[in-house]
Amino acid sequence: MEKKEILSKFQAEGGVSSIEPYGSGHINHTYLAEMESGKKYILQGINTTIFKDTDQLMENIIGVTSYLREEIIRNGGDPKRETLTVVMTRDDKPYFTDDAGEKWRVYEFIEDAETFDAVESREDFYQSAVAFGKFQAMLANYPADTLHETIPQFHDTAKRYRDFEKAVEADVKGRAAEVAPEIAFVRERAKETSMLHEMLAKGELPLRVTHNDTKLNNIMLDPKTHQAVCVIDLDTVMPGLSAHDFGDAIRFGANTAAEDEPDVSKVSLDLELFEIYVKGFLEGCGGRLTQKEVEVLPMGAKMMTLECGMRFLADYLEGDVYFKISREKHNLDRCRTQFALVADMEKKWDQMCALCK
Ligand code: ADP
Ligand code: GN1
Ligand code: MG
Repeated sequence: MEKKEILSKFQAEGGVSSIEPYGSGHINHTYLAEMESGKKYILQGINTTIFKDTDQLMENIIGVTSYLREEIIRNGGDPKRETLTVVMTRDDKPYFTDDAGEKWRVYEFIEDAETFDAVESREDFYQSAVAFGKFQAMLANYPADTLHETIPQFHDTAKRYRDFEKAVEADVKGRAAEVAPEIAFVRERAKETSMLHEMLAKGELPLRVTHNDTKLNNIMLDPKTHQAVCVIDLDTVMPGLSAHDFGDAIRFGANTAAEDEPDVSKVSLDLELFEIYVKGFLEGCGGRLTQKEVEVLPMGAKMMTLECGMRFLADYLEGDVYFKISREKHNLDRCRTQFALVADMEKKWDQMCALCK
């Protein structure tokens, strides 16, 4: 079905002038729709291989954005800019199923704000940290039991490790021999993968409503004022650990190289950015984090980086079926940057811990 026809099923105003692929997300199929009036929308093909229950996915997003809208209004903010607005279909549904069975949703386009694939200014990174911290703080009283687990055990790193071992064992593409050093790298750290969840199980860490995908291009920043405008990509908002939200942002933003940099000698942890993010995140959380939660922030960073590397490697072994790739061995490059970053974190471990004290 033509994208224009799909968009016409939604309560979008006016005639369409163009619809083009947009953004650099790895999961959904995102398009920018420009209308003849100049108004813009985001049209997204939902990745239903990954998000299996679209009703539950959209129920979460509507629930969270409605709640945030109220909070933003109470704080004197602009809910049209500061949270996502789902545009309903003409028959008031949150998504549309086309004749091929693909599911589509539409968001209002957030104007005068940009997403970044790399940190361009320290101030921007600080503001992104404040905003992700605030996001968690604003959802502190959200009824967590009403949230569906859109991807079960999303950041259960020990489960990710077991899945990784299954991918190695199956070796469906015959690629395991080529990545023996990477497999060994994971195995040497297997024990650590269960640490944070064990602390959660013992009640040493609280379960919170978290974003779970806090990379820099999931937040929109105002390029003029350098203020964070809106946290986006709400597909994985679920109960989780604060250290994971912190950690995933460090994994992506405090790396001196891009996530898919083929030259791993460029990879390292920028300790200054790490420190900036600690400050911003704690400020955004508004003093809500417990002492233990602050203590485990470095572990959150290391585990999110190791986990993401394992996921990229497992996907490489499985034939690149999960993350979008744009070149051969793209997932292997991504995996190698993650492991190089883990190794650098291990070297800088004492400094990371000291900065969180
Ligand atoms: P994915 O799950 O594939 O990462 P995202 O929801 O993050 O998809 O969207 C991909 C990109 O599209 C974002 O990084 C951002 O640049 C852009 N984008 C998404 N939603 C909006 C919006 N409401 N307004 C403006 N840009 C958006
Ligand atoms: C995916 O959707 P996107 O591109 O923002 C992935 C994250 C990974 C990230 C790695 C639902 O995020 O978990 O950390 O790629 N999202 C999902 O860049 O799996
Ligand atoms: Mg995204």
